[in-house]
Order: sequence, then structure tokens, then C-alpha cells
Amino acid sequence: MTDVLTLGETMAAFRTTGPLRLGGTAGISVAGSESNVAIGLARLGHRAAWVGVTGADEPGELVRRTLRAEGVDLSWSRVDPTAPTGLILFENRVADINRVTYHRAGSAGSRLRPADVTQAFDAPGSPPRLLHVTGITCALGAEPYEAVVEAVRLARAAGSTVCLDVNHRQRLWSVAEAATALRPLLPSIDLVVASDDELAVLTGASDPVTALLSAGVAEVVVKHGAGGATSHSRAGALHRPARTVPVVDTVGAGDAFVAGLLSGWLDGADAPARLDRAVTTGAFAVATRGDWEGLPDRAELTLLDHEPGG
Ligand code: CKP
Ligand code: MG
Repeated sequence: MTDVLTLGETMAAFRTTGPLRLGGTAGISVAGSESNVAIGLARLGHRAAWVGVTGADEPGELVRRTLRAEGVDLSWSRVDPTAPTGLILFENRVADINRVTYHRAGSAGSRLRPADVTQAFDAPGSPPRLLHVTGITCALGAEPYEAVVEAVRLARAAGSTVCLDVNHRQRLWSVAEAATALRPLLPSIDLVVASDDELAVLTGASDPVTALLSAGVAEVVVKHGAGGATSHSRAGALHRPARTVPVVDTVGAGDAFVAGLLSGWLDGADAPARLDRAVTTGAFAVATRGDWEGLPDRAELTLLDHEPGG
């Protein structure tokens, strides 16, 4: 049985230590919000499946090999030989600030379609306990958006819990476009994850959290960056500060946070323990280079509890 099903685009990622125009060497890895979450969950011992499309090329092989090596189930992912795997470029500029450039228009990843998720739900065995979707997949085009709509519909029908991370990417679409696409999904969403500035994508209300809870979302988790995170539900609000770690690379921190949050949910943890795990896994991502490479396994979850040198 799958614990968490997610769908999206994963790209080959190139990281340089300075502007690309200066040349030099680049580190090569993979990046994609939804697969970052899947890797984070797999490292914590959960069964995570990623649905996505890669090209029949070396970047695509890198993506598939990496996800397989991390224990992510690719049973419902596929290769499209007629389009290239997308690329993402991280140019480190100063301290932890990266310039991020996508080369993903027309990519294989943007060929994701509703039939891809139908297969996942049609497979023998129980439905996934959780479906995790993000705004990024919705922004990739009409068919990927329809795939998300279909996944949410099927999850609802199967009784799976549905999590939405707004993950707004202004280089992919405007706030108005994101609002038009994401707001209709809300009646079927159990758990919303958003940063403070992303809440306005979901509602125009002056008190967005109350509006979302009134619309039927069971839990709204708001990330405040270095200010920690707050979980809101009918039971009230609960805040956790961010864990104090050296800031090395913040890309992927949101996905790491989601992985911790969903892991806690899968373990049956209560809301405070879920939030504790989320800020902990988020801190691992912030303190290490790469989007997912530094994420903890189960045994490492308590690593940050020890004072340096203690
Ligand atoms: O919100 P996060 O910083 O956790 O997301 C990072 C990911 O999928 C990164 O892996 C990148 O590939 C992306 O978001 C994206 O498409 O921007
Ligand atoms: Mg994010």
C-alpha cells in the first residue's frame, strides 16, 4: 500500500558556485518539489510514490535513477521519448542566495496527464493514505492541471486525505492565474500548507485562515520562514519557532517541512508533534546544500536536539 502519492515535474538540476557565464564546474543533481517531498518521506520509512514524466535522455535517467535509489516508487511514472527532461539552474550568487532559472517549457514533465493518475488509483491494493499536490504542477499547463484535478477527485472518492502546498512560482504563472486554478480545489483539500504571502492566492478574505477553515479545510499550516510556522484548525492555533541552524541553502526547505508534517500525520502524531517534525526536517534542508540531499532518516531526526559539542 502506498502511504503518499504525489505528482509533478522533476528536473535535472545544475548548481554552480558563481555566475554560469564565468564557466567552471557545476554539481549535478535533481530537483522537483513533489519528488523532494517523496524523498523526505521515503527517508523516514514511508512508502511514497511519485507520478511524473521524464524524457528518454540522460537527465531523465538521472531523475529516475535518483528517485529509485532514494526508495521512491516510480510504478506510475513514465518516459516520453518525444520531449526533453526539464532542467533547472541554480547559480550561487552570494551567501545562501541562488539565481534560479528554469529550462522546462515544452518538457516531458509538462506532458503529465489525467490518465497517469487514474492508473495509480486503479492499481490493486488500497488507495494511498495521503495525496500531496502543489501549485507548481498546476502551473505546468492545462493537462498537468487536469491531472491534479483528477487526482484530487479520485483521492476524495477513495477516502484519501488531500494536502495542497500552494508553492506559488511567479515565473510560471501570476497570482490571478493561480487563484483561478487553485480556489476550486479547496472544497476537496484537508490540509493546506502555505507561506504567509501565499495565502492570498487561496482567498481574497481579510482573514484568510478563518476563511479557509470555514470553507472546510481541516488544517491550515502557515510558514513564516525564519519565524517558524503556525498550524490553525478548529481546535485553535499552535506555533513553533524555526530551529536555529546555520543557513546554507533555503531551496527545498518548504518541501522538507511538508515531508516532516506528512510523516507525523502518517505516524498518527498529534498536531504539536507534527509541527515539531516539520520544523525539524525544514531545518535539515536549510542547513545543508541541495534541495533534498540533507534530509534526515528516522535515526537522524533527533540530531539537532543536541547542542553543538554537547
Ligand atoms: O518550496 P521549496 O523551496 O521547498 O521548493 C523547491 C523546489 O520544484 C525545487 O526543487 C524546484 O525544482 C521546484 O521547487 C520548482 O519547480 O521551483
Ligand atoms: Mg515551497
